[in-house]
Amino acid sequence: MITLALSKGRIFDETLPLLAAAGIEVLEDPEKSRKLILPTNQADVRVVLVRATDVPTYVAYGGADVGVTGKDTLLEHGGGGLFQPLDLQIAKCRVSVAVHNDFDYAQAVQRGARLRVATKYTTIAREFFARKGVHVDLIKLYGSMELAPLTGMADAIVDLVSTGNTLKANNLKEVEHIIDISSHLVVNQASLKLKQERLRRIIHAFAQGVDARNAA
Ligand code: PRT
Ligand code: MG
Repeated sequence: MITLALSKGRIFDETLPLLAAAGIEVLEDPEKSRKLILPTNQADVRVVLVRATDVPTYVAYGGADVGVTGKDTLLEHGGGGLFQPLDLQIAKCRVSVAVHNDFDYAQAVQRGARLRVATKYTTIAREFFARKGVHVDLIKLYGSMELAPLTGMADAIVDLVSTGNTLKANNLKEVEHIIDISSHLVVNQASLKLKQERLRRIIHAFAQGVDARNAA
């Protein structure tokens, strides 16, 4: 049995065409079903639905053999115990620093102010500001980072940006582009040895699916 960990929403939706390229069809709609384990048309492949941030953990500990996860989540997780064979180039976005429209970020950095930064991405943020030589107090959040500067709790946020519409709707502006993000295939290292044949075929089919889509 091959167990594939996916999160509901954009990662599930954007992985479906790549699964199809591998001849794998998920037999239930996760938005309608309450099941956490979904069967596929391949008797030896099943999908487990986990929280996006839990995908690397499930795969690293062998709860799943393979998973799809954002590079943002991987960077925060650290990637220990995971083989990362393929960038699927789906669920693309970027990690950015954003501040309130009225906040003069360049000046704050220039005069060496200590910035209060709210984020779910404390590892990415800590490394970015350390490299830049900016002193920060990090405030760990689990959601709605955008609210932190609006309430005066933080000077800046480090968050994912895709279209930029969320920032704009909340009177925030992007002031630093930290890193481009896409989702990657991750594989449990023990599974890769024990189920080598089947996993290699799946990885290969995903790679072909990515190439075919890029060529289209
Ligand atoms: O929702 P939950 O707390 O369970 O987990 P999650 O938010 O980590 O999961 P999910 O499914 O929302 O995101 C999974 C992955 O999708 C992330 O880890 C990213 O790798 C990727 N991804 C791609 C995004 C976005 N684009 C994105 N735009 N994840 C989140 N967003 C959010 C962003 O946080 C911000 O609130 O969308 C908003 C900005 O979008 P724009 O288009 O308005 O700029
Ligand atoms: Mg979300």
